[in-house]
Amino acid sequence: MEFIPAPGRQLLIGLQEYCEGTWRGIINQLDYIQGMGFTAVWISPITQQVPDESPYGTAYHGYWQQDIYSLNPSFGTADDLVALSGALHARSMYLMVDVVANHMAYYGEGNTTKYSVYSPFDNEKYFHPYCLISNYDNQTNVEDCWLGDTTVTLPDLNTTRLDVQNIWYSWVHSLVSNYSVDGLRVDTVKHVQKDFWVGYQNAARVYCVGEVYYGDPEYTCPYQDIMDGLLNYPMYYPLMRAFQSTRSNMSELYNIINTLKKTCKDTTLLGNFIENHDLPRFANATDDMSLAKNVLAFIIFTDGIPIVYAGQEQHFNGGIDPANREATWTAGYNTQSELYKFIASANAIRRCIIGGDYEYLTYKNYPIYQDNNTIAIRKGHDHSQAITILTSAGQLGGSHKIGLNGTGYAPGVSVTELFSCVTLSIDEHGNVAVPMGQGLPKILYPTSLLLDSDIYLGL
Ligand code: ABC
Ligand code: CA
Repeated sequence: MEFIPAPGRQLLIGLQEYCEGTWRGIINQLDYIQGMGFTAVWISPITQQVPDESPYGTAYHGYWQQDIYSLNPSFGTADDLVALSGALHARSMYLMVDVVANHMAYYGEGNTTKYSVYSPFDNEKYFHPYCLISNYDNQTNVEDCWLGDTTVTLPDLNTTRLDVQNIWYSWVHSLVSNYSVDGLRVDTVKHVQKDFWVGYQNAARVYCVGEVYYGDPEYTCPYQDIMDGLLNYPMYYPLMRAFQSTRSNMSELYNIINTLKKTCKDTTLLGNFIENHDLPRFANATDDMSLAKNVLAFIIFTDGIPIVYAGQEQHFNGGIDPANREATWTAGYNTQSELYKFIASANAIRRCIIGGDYEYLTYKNYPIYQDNNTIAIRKGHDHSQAITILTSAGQLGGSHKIGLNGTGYAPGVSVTELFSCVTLSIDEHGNVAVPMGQGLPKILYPTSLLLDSDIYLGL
């Protein structure tokens, strides 16, 4: 979000505080976001929060709601939110709003909660009895006990009550229609019983991507039976392990791609990410620029919806919450940074590939090659498939060629590596030798399909 410091003002704003980001501020930075090729913006929860300071600072992140019928005045007014939605739509972009149905928030021990301050849940009867979540292996404990701790507790709504369900269903319906919302990022999905979400999503009537914060696909994937998409936590951990250092190997990543296709209902509707506001930045694990590019290429070119957390394009490197929540303005909205330019190129390439095959997005990708630190993945139908080749060699990685077969390209076909614009031929056996160097990712695509494209090439 945008922040314009007053002249002479010192930039000594603490972590865990509002830093003057607003919905109007986002409108002013839509060129910056759209300049990278993004088509949607996911904003923090919009409801009014518990006021004042807790020992963990203010509710600047938006997850500590108190009054669900009022907007967070720190972010703006209803008119401002309507204006943001309108500004996005005028650019053919989408607005995604983060929503929380599991809990409210209270500064203090759960058993001293003052329920009367909540709107509309102003009575203890709307909540589960107080107990902090103590056992993540016990689903009843995960659903019925409270998140948070004894400093800030998150009073857990009894989402099995019909009145609570009806309030939330009509709330989400109004949110979507009042602000022309295009999609929802749904918080704490695993902390609410599954059947609640069926009615919630029906009432919302827009694409919902749920947060089920858990790495095991056997646990997480079944939530896709009750929600359109999920944040791809099962992919997150293998993806980190594949690219967080130059010593990692690719077999875990290779296997999880296949496992997820079998276990999740539709991998093409999952939300892929390597950073978010709950996780350390990728660059906190490694400052290697080539590894950062490879992990971005994975997110952008494999099954699913690519999600890039604000500041990732500036290679921010904060650690755990709150250090990972650097304000974007601290990097001056630099459109010349290496990752900003890389993301812009990668998204332009993705758009071009989508334009060449209207079923590219729903085609389920599969890995076709791995060696110690390289993986190649095919996505797209015969004649218009793209082959993504990723490596964890790192920026000091040497030059060499890898021999690929199984690309599906016919002998004699000419393919272009889209980041470097180098053209290669498929030999008579269907093999292609791909030049690798400096640990950079590669993407192959039939040269003939590029003739009419306005793709922006070169980095
Ligand atoms: C506050 C302070 C922090 C302080 C903390 C104790 O309290 O700000 O500085 O350290 C919001 C705020 C946070 C705030 C919390 C609590 O509220 O953003 O800053 O922290 O007050 C969502 C949102 C998140 C939000 C909330 C609450 C929920 O994205 O931003 O937090 O509305 C759990 C929940 C998940 C939640 C996450 C923060 O906590 O399930 O919904 N995110 C295990 C558990 C997960 C758990 C995770 C982190 O730990 O299984 O359920 O997430 O605690 C893998 C496993 C995973 C495992 C990880 C660690 O390892 O596969 O299952 O996750 O191998
Ligand atoms: Ca709950």
